[in-house]
Amino acid sequence: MSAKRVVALAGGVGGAKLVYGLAQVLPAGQLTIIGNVADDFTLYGLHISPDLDTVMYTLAGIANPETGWGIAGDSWQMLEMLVRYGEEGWFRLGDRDVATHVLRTHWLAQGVPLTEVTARLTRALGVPHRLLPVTDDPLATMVDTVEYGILPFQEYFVRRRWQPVARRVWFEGAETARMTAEVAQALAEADLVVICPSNPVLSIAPILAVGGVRQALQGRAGRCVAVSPFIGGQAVKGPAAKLMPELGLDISVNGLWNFYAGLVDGLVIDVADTPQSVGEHKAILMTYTLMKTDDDKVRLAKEILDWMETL
Ligand code: FO1
Repeated sequence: MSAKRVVALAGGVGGAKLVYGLAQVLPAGQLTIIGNVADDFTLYGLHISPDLDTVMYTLAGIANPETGWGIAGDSWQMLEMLVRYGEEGWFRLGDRDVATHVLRTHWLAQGVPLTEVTARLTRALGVPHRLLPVTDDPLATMVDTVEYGILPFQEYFVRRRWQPVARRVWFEGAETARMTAEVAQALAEADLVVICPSNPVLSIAPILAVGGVRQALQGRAGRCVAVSPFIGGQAVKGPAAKLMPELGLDISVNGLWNFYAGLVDGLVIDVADTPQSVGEHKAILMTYTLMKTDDDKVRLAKEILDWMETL
């Protein structure tokens, strides 16, 4: 593996698994993760960045392995007291997790950009790789649903457990949000870009919607591949296989090519998903993409990086 600079685009739990694998394979300083911030929301005045925190906790080795979000072994004293006060408590905030949101909110209120906030938090947790919010500007995923009308993302995803039928998804603020200078530099310098197996609509699209990102990706000489989050037409976790058809998006191999059209040189899919007549000029790596163990994550990361050398 030559000294390649790799940039990973990642959202929440699914993407964080491959990020973990890449982080084991690549030396410090060679991996930069560009994280989704459109899941961010304010709860009790606290600025919560779920996708950044999932990647940060995963790379710090403290993520809750069952849920993929929050901190392993966290306690729920604060939440229990909120419920005692009559709060619904549908968004479960662990006591240690709250420290992250308190400090992030405190620094943001001092005018510290989210990029610097994230650098301070990841540094303190000993994370050797760079985690960059795609933008320091406001960005919020909104879901227009049949049953409840327009829902902010976490109300759709957590409170309603992504069961409502989605008619439309958009990213409030995308027209004015700009990628940070750090993101622009990381993309310009990247030898390889890996779009992780996160939800293409809810986690990757909001990253691509930020001003300058698509152009930066298309302007690169280096290779870019996307890893399918689907196995046998099903999502490994989360709403992707339900949501995308609701939005009229095809989740087949061809559908994924179209979704990432113009951005990727290759697609990583599971052996369970035989490609139909995919354009011959496209490269496909068919492998086992289910990451159950840490070894799976490292194996997949190695396979992808080695394969990208051949593109
Ligand atoms: N997801 C849930 O399904 N239920 C929760 O109670 C929940 C709490 C939570 C707290 C902090 C945090 O950073 C993430 C949390 N998540 C929870 C996950 C989060 O909603 C999703 O992981 C992302 O927004 C989508 O990737």
